[in-house]
Amino acid sequence: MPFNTLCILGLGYIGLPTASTFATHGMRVLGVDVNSQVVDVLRNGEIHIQEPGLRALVQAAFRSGNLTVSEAPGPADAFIIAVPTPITDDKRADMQYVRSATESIVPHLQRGNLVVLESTSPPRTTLDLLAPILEQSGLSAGEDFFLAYSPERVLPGKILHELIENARVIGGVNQASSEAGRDLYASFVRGEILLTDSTTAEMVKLMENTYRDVNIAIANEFSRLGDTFGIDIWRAIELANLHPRVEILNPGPGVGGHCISVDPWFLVEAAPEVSGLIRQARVVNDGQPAVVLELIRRALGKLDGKRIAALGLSYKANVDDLRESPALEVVRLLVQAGARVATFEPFALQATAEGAQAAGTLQSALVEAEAILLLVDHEQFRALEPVAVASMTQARTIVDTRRIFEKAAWERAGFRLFTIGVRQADG
Ligand code: SAJ
Repeated sequence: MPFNTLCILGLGYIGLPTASTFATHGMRVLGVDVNSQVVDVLRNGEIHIQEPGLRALVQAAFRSGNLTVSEAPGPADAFIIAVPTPITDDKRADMQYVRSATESIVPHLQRGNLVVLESTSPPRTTLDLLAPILEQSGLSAGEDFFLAYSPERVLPGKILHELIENARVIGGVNQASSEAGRDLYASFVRGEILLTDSTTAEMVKLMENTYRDVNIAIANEFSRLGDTFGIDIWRAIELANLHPRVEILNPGPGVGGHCISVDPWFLVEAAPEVSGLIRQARVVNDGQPAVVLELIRRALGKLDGKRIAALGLSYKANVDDLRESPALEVVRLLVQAGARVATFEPFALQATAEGAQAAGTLQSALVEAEAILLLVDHEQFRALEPVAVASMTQARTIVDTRRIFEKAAWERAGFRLFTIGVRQADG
């Protein structure tokens, strides 16, 4: 089935790369975002998010003449919805953006069109939320127009590569819808395209991220046990992972980002009576910032009035995304405990937590610090030389929540190094 024109709703971390990739593969694409600032930034040849290679791809898409952006959708052969699905404070899926994006398609929907939802959503969203809204057009889902769910599965930092190379699951409300979805994505996806039904596709997405969350939760719980028994949990994990059927992930300050720390709650909300393990994994991972605070207390003693340089605020290495970041939570806890925190986030220089100061450079973060707290394993921080750091600051205590620093090298330069999951004499 040929699709020549495409309308993508939502120009964020998924929508913008997807729109640009379709455009550079010959599709005429209308990219839509209800945020007029986003549309303005893009029209001016800039981008509003950082992702390796994205700027060049977006520019190429505009140059090809195939990409235009707007605040409102228009008619197209196919529609893709890639808007956020946040959680509310009481951990329920907030579907307002999906709902309003779907509603905005209705006036443009025509016989033979395809609508694909990519936003991570609770099971049955395509059938129970999208289909009834779209059928307000008078057309019938699966018969007059095609409707499918296809999860985005790309890893921030590697989005452009994974968008093309990852396997793609497409779940239609019927077989014809799945096949229409395959015809659309086949224009650029090189990974295998696998067809299923819409609810299975929704579950697949939630299961992937939940599996990772539970795996990280067990790593975090192991690190607490390692601390209890006075061992280096990183070494223990390394040894356990030599077993051919064991693959434990890394402990850390917690799990952030808009995906893994959010998606498992969709399952808990939908079926609380059968998702106790999933809920507990969330509780363990959300508890990690408090574990980090305890480690800092152990390293520094009293926190009130202590000047701390916090390195990194994003939710993980080499990205600018601060959503649900455990690093931010650690800084908040420190500020609450009375510490004076200077934060340095190289990917978002202005960013900081309430009550903390944003330092524009590493030097200015370190200059007055009494202790250094490593929260994100950015490449730039991995490359830090202990002797060079010692010359920038009087601080001689480092707390490493990502285990990127080599103990011996930092000790040679005069530092005391405290690492999460490694028991050490109290400071
Ligand atoms: N983290 C750890 N220990 C680890 C690995 C990660 O503490 O061993 C932390 C990270 O620091 C970060 C969080 O977990 O705070 C999540 O980071 P991530 O790199 O594991 O995942 P995301 O959220 O960037 O991307 C995930 C990916 N899902 C899986 O790998 C199953 C990606 O493929 C999805 O497309 C993305 O969620 C999404 O959009 O849903």
